[in-house]
Amino acid sequence: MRLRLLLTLLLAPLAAQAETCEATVGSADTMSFDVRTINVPSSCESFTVHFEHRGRMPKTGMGHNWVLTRATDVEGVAKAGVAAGAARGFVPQGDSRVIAATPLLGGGERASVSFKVGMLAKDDKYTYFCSFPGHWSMMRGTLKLGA
Ligand SMILES: [Cu+2]
Repeated sequence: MRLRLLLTLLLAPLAAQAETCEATVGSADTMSFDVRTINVPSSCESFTVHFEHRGRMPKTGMGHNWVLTRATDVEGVAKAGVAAGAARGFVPQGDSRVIAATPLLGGGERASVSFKVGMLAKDDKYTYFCSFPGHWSMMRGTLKLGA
């Protein structure tokens, strides 16, 4: 009994912190994310995004991924992603503009990606998008470093 109380006291702050250092983003068989804005607390050392493709279409026809870059790098990375091709999940390999990227998913699949919060600057703007050809201009959201 006493042990359980002690464990609860010890684990509660950890659980609360883990909750705020992650976000779940979903998509389906359309070109949109269900979450348009993600706030990353600056108190987090790393931040994890759980990305889910809740649709049914295969990744060859309606594949989605979650790619994070500076807002100004979206178009360049999206074009480099198309050039990288399907085999690389439409993400340019070894490109320093890519802060984080999940694999390309088909319907029913999920993936998580983590990145160091120290890579984000408070006065910069960040955009997450899907780099599947034709999706990046519509399928995107904003990520901000919070207080
Ligand atoms: Cu997509």
